[in-house]
Amino acid sequence: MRSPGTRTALLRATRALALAAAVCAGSLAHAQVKIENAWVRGAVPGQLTTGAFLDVTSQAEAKLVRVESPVAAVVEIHASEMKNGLMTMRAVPTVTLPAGKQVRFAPGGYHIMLMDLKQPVKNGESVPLKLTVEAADGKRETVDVKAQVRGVGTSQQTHQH
Ligand SMILES: [Cu+2]
Repeated sequence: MRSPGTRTALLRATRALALAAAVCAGSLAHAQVKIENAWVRGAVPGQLTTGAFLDVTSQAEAKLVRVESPVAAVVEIHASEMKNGLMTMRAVPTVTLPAGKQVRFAPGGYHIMLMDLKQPVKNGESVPLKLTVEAADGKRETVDVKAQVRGVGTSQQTHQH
């Protein structure tokens, strides 16, 4: 048997959920971030890291603050740069997305590093990625994208952080 108190709490929770749903629908309708050409480099069994690449265009000034994927335990945003003739990469906390300008995440530049892979990433499959973008006013929005897997097994890239 439920006490009247429990019922009130339940009712309150239901209302909160409805409100949350409404807020989510609202932010979806105002989604201002476009993702194109998302792909992930295939990883052979036993390979622990691979890269994800895509093009991001935000209508308003924003920054990419977080990327998640169910295939990797750790996901980092990396920047590649040439140092003394060597390609090195380092993790960066955020990437600025200037208003209306396409920012490319591509081999040799910014990329998304999928680390501690939980499963092989096979050609022809797609990998879900969830990007969190923070607007100038601090509001966060998530964008889900499916990245196509291709280009298996090209040289085991050395990782120098
Ligand atoms: Cu990297």
